[in-house]
Amino acid sequence: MVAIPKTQKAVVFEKHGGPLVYKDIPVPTPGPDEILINVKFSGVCHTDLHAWKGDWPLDTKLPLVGGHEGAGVVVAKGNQVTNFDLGDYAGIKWLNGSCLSCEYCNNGFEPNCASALLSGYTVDGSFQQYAIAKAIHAAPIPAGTDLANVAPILCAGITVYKAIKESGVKPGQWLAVAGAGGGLGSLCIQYGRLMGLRVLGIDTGAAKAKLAQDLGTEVFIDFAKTPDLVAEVIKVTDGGPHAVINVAAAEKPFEMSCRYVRPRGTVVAVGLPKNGYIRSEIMTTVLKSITIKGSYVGNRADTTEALDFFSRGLIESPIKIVGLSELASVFELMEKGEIAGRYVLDTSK
Ligand code: 8ID
Ligand code: ZN
Repeated sequence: MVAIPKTQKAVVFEKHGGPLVYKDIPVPTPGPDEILINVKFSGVCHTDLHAWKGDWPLDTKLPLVGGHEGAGVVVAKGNQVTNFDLGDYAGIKWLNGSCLSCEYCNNGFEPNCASALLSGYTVDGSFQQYAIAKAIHAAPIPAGTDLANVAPILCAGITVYKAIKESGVKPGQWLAVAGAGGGLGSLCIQYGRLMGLRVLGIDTGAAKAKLAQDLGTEVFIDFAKTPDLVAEVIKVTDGGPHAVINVAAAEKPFEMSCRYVRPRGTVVAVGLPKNGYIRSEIMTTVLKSITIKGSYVGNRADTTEALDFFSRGLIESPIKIVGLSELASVFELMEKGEIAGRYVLDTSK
C-alpha cells in the first residue's frame, strides 16, 4: 500500500483564458463506483486548449483542472469497484463516465450519452497528480506499459482509430488526414497504415512534414505551399481519397475535404474549431454522392482495441515530455501551431 497524501500539485484555472495556476490542492476521495489514479503522465490535447479558452457552446466546470489523457496507477477504489485492483495501471479518458442505461449507452454509443461526464471539462481531469475516474469507463492499461508513451492513446489514439472505422474505408484505399502533423493526426497516420490504407497527410511546416513522413504517409502535402490544394489532392490520389479524417483545429480544411473527397467517399469531422461549420456545395455533394459525418472519441471497446495496437508495439508515440508546471507554455506553442506530435506532462515536475 502506498500512502496517499492529503494535498497534491495541479494546474487550475478559475476563468476562461485566465491564469493557469500550478498549485497545491486537496487529493480527492473516490466514490463507491470510482477509482483514484495517481496520474504519472498526461498528454495535452487541443481540446484542453479549447476548454481553457472557452471556445465551445458547452459549459465547463469552474474552477477547472483540465486534462484527459492521464496514465497512472490505481491507489484507491470505492467498495463497488470490481474491475480494478490497487496497483493496476489505468487511464483517464475524455469520457469519464456515462449512465450505461440510455438508448445510446445500451447500443455502445456511450460518447453520445446525455449524462456523460467529461474529464478535464465537466469534472476535474488529469492535470493533477491524483484524479478520479468512474471505474467502468477508466481505461485498463496492461502492467509494464510505458505510461508516458501510452498517454496520447487515451484520447488521440482512441479518437482517430474510431474515426477511421466510422469512415468505412477499406484496405488498399486512400485515407487523407487533414492536420496530419498534430497530436491526433500523427496517430491517425499510423492506425491508417496498420489498417492497410494508403495515407496522404496534409499539414504545414518542415517539422510536421518530417514527422508525418517518418510515421508512414505515402504522400505529404504542405497546404500553405500548395496554391490549388483540392486539385493536388485529387491528382496524387488518382481521383480523390476514399475517406478524409479532418483533425485540424480550423474550419477551412473541412470545406476543402468535401471538394477533394472521391465520389462515394466519406468526410469525417473530428476537429472542433470554434464556431465551425462544414460547407459543401449541394450539387457536388449529390452528384459525387459523398457522406459527411461526425465522430466523437470512442466507446469502451474502441478503447481496448486502440490500446491493443499500442501494447503490441505497433504505434510510435510522437511525444515530448515536460513538467506539469509548464502547461501554459505548451498551450502557447499549440496556439501558434508549433507542436509536431504531442506534448506529455510529467506530473512529478
Ligand atoms: O472526439 C473528437 N471528435 C475529438 C477528440 C480529440 C480532439 C476532437 N478533438 C479535436 C480537438 O479539440 C481539436 O479541435 O481535434 C482537434 C485536433 O486536436 P489535436 O490533434 O490535439 O490538435 P493539434 O495537435 O494542435 O493538431 C492540429 C493540426 O491541425 C493542423 C495544425 O497545423 C496542427 O498540426 N492544421 C490547421 I490548425 N489548419 C490546417 C489546414 N488548413 C491544418 N492541417 C491541414 N490543413
Ligand atoms: Zn482529447
